[in-house]
Amino acid sequence: MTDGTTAILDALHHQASGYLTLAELQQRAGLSASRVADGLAELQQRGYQIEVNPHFGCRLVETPDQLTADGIRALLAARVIGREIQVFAETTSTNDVVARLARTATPEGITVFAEAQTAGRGRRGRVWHSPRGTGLWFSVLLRPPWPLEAHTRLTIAAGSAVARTIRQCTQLDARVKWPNDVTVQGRKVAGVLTEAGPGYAILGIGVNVNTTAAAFPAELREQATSLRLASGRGQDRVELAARLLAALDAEYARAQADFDAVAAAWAERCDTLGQQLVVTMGTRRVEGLAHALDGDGALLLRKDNGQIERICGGDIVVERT
Ligand code: BT5
Repeated sequence: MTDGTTAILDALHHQASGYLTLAELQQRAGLSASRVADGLAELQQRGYQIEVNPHFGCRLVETPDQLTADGIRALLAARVIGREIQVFAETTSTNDVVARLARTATPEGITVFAEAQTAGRGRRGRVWHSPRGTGLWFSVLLRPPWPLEAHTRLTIAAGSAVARTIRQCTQLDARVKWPNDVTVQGRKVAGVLTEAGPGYAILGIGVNVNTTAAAFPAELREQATSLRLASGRGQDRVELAARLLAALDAEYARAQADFDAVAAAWAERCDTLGQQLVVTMGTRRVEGLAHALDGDGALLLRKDNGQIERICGGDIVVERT
């Protein structure tokens, strides 16, 4: 997309309701009449439905269900997360793409989306299903100022931001489950995978947006859902992506200033605290009551004998039934 089309999209998006006259559009986009006409034609060719009315002006009716870096950027003020955006048609895992960037001098905030992942992954080598064009599969390069063992803070901050954005965009009651699940109606709708190395962390997020039941493999149909399945309504992925990045950016800033505030907001919508859990830590098995998060985002488990056990993101957690 050219700078001209980005400026036009920007202006159209900011006109929340009603029409923008062609003169206003030229002025806001800083373009001549002929460049506005070219830009509108290019956008229409790309699938943007723009109504152009000789009397009233123009209005953005629908954006195409295709992720583009410019489409997302047009809705996002420049910040840390989403400072630079790349969209791939397909990749192995967006976490792999960002891992390569992490080892260069790339500053934090760059965000990589893919319409499809051929090797999307969860924790401990589990598979993350990423059917083409149905969800948001993306990773952010971060360089947090805290030590490696505190990186669960990112998982907590991200889960909380994703759940809040889903609540705001869909009115669904999205909840979090320690360490990295976001659920709606008791089913997983999003997951977070934080991977870290020296001087960097990669925040990988998968959100099922417009996925239909048929697109989930049979073994997931009972436990997974999408925003469309749960709300009965499809979502504009470009707009959702922009809102997610803005929410993640704010929560990342808050995690650096005051992680306790992040943890408190997370705890309000959490299904883990107060539960009786069984946790496998290597060869050890621990049972207890999920009691609180500590300052690093780890889960504190109170055992029957009163001792507190600290559980990290990599441990296996099962609810005791
Ligand atoms: C997660 O792992 O939930 C982390 C998922 C992170 C995915 C993003 S997409 C962008 C970035 N690039 C990547 O390669 N990954 C990140 P975990 O808690 O281990 O959960 C994995 C389990 O969730 C699987 O074993 C399945 O049971 C289930 N699952 C797989 N795909 C799913 C989906 N699309 N929706 C809901 N559940 C799914």
